[in-house]
Amino acid sequence: MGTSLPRILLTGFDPFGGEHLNPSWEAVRSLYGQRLGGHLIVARQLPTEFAGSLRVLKAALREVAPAIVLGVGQAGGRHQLSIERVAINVQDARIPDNAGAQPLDEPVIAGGPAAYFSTLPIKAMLAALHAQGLPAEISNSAGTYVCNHIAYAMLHLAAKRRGMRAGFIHIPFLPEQAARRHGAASMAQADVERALRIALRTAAGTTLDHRLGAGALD
Ligand code: PCA
Repeated sequence: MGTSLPRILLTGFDPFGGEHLNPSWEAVRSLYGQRLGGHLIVARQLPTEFAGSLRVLKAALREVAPAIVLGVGQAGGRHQLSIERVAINVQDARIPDNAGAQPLDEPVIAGGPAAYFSTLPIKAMLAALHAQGLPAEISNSAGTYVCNHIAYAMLHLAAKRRGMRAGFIHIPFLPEQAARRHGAASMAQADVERALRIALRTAAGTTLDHRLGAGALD
């Protein structure tokens, strides 16, 4: 690990909502220590807690000083890997977090801007994933739970730190989670890992994003 390569900090979450695993951490931890596009990947697990996740994130950023930070989280209802475009300054929790906190309509950062856009090249990442036959989409909402909270916090901290870019990707259930739910979509862990490597290699090698239509009408 003791190399001078620039670092990528990759975060995943612990299980929440009655699940026994979180696909984000399963994928992220398997990439820990790998080299990619001239970078070294460092992985950290964040608790699915509003306050706790931020504490762990801040400590990891201090320790790792990454050039790129990519948050990954489970989005059970989604059918494809979702590259998040935006994070908003609100916490509105439908279920309590793993520490029992359930903020309603509270800001992530009091006095912060209403929203931040991802500073990773989301369209280039999308195009690279599609080129490799992986189902992915641009998402215009990371929700209002712990993932949006941490995506907003990453971008807020990145805005103050020169040379650090940040973004967030939501992933579907693993097949074993979807098997217990009628009609639920899933993505195999090997595909998620491959997708994260492609997305990160593209992010590491692209500073000017592609101009590519991937908007939504609804
Ligand atoms: N998904 C949740 C929080 C942790 C996770 O993996 C979310 O989308 O907010």
